[in-house]
Amino acid sequence: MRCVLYYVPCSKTVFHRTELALTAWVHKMSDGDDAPGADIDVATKTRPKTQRPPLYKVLLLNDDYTPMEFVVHVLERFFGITHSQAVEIMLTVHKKGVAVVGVFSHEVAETKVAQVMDFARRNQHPLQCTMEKED
Ligand code: TYC
Repeated sequence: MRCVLYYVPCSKTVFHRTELALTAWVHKMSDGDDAPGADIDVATKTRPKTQRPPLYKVLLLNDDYTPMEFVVHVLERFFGITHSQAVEIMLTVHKKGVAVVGVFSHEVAETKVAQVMDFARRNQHPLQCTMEKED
């Protein structure tokens, strides 16, 4: 009896990243000692673990120079929220210094931050937008 151990890479079911797990396959091969036709394949199964992708908060920061109407426009334009929601968020930032505008995947959050920063810079306003990993 010959016994061959194969390590076969298999991927965990993840949304944000593919991790390598190992599944051991034991392939018992008949070498003549066993009964004819006794070749057996045995696979140990790995249970795929589903992980949630991390989420990121997009934060808007207050400053003394960016006009309120510009901030409201930014919120409507890049975050697809209503005018009254935009006014509410802008006023929260104005009073408290910072507010969460939305929670997104890493890629979407990065895109929103870049869009806001680029639009503010092109309009010569010092508006700051950043992202932070959710706990
Ligand atoms: N504080 C600014 C002003 O008085 C308004 C403002 C609100 C600026 C929110 C930035 O993220 C901001 N003009």
